[in-house]
Amino acid sequence: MSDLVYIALGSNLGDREATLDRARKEIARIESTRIVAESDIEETAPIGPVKQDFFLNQMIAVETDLQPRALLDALQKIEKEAGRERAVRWGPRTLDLDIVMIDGREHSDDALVVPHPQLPNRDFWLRELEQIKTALHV
Ligand code: A4P
Ligand code: MG
Repeated sequence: MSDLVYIALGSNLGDREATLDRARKEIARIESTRIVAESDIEETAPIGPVKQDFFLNQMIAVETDLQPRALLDALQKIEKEAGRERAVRWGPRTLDLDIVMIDGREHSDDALVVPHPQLPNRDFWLRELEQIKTALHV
């Protein structure tokens, strides 16, 4: 059984648009995984306690046969390749990939909580999610 998974992309360092483009291409290459919808890219004011530049954010939906933890591993590898430094929590990043939601599933362990706990607090995620669901007719 494959899952429909909503993934948030964020970037606020370097060439943000090129970073998101590359991230989508890398995600499309993850085994047993394909992109089925993409939201628009939005520029958003930084949320959280750290003073930093504006983000570009986008959400995509993928269909995958991977289990949630395997998908997270693949996404973290892509983040790492994008040169992400994790020095500051909530701080600036070349690329941040978050699993926002998995249709019909909840998941919670020491490394992964889905739905993402910040979902209700991020208006741009909610907006992008609606956009994708409309496109997918779900
Ligand atoms: N983790 C747990 N659940 C998840 C999940 N659903 N998806 C764990 C992805 N990862 C999840 O994340 C820390 C650990 O969270 C991971 O190792 C994973 O095991 P991280 O990406 O290394 O650290 P982080 O991103 O700095 O922390 P956190 O708490 O994930 O922050 P967020 O929520 O990613 O926030 N403002 C705007 N405008 N746009 C943004 O995109 N993003 C952030 C980062 C802050 N402000 C922003 C934005
Ligand atoms: Mg994160």
